[in-house]
Amino acid sequence: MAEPVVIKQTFKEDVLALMARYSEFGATPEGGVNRLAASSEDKDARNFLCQWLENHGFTKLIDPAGNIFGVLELDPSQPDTSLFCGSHLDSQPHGGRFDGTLGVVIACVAGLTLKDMIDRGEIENSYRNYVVACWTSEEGARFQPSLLGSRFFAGNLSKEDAWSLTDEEGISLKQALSDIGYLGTDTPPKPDHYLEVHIEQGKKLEDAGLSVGLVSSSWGARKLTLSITGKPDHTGPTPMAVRKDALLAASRVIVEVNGLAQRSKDDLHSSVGRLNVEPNSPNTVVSKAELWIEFRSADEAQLNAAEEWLQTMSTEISIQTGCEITQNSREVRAVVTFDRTANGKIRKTLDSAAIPNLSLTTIAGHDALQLQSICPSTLMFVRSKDGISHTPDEFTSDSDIETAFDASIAALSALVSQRLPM
Ligand code: HGY
Ligand code: MN
Ligand code: MN
Repeated sequence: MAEPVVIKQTFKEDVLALMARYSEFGATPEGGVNRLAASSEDKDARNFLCQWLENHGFTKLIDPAGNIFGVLELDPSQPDTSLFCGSHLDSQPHGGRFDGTLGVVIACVAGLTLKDMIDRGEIENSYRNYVVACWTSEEGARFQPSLLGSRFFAGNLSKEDAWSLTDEEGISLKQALSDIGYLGTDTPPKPDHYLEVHIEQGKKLEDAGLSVGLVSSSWGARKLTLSITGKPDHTGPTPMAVRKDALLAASRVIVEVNGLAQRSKDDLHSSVGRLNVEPNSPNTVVSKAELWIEFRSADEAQLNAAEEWLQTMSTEISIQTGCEITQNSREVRAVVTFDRTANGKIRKTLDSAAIPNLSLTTIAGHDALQLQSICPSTLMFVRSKDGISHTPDEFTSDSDIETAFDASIAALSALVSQRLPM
């Protein structure tokens, strides 16, 4: 069994201190964070990150999607290769303080730790650079699609399409990034491997009594918005038979979308997480409803079938209610398998470092899904208390964070010592 790498306790203290500091940006009274992409709260967190990177010898780069990169040169004599590690700082409106932030903080301090270990000759290095990545708008709460910044970086969304995305107020991503000073022009290095450390947002690690796991694959998703047009009228005198009530139609869609998942063998999850109604007055029949629907499954065929089912169901509800139902947008997230070679190598490294771990799948999306489309990527999960996430009750203990840091250093040491075959 290889000697577990000894990490200076000060690095772990840095991680915990930084987690406490980031929880102040957009802090909510219930103990979570409200840090929507490109909001002033996001700007504060970004500014803190950029200042930290520059104070610690990283070269800061900002790309046109507002992604932040911190480049730490490890060895200029090595071929031009980069080991990336990162996550996101944007949150859900009433989100938790660990989702994304933990991965950015660990990526920052792990860079310093890795360099310290290389300089002390504790580990070999075969990379020129170590790069911290902080991706814009992973959550898809303010701007859709989700995984926005990493999607652009991976070449799966053009600059123009990204810039033209608008939020509920009609503000474009380009304008929002410019307003917070993060509409960049830099070109970051190309990644040769990407590691993301993220809270599990599920209960498998807790049920197994473990702190960390490696994700082998991700469920896919279809994220669709429907627009339902009815006819405004007085909710009092208007005869029931002539009403075209868009909210009634939306309600039937919501119940049916849930029913489809309920009838599955728990291998399909569905939801409607946002609903807009107009004019939203208690005594006017709703003339317009817009709803955001999600289907998630590990089976692409099941996702395609769910989309076809929705078309048929929408037509039936349209006939029943007299409302017009059209699909506005469609986000496709493919099922992804993470790099098996890296996962195998890192699992062996964790085992020999006496860090027990579990192989997992993820149903939540992560930037690592986008990075896997351009380089071998590894997603490491950290235990979530009660599996809760996207609420202020999201929690990961200090001791799990310290174990995750040990595991991250073990994984990065394994990756940095021998570049994995592409
Ligand atoms: O899974 C999600 O919808 C988010 O992108 N994490
Ligand atoms: Mn996340
Ligand atoms: Mn999230």
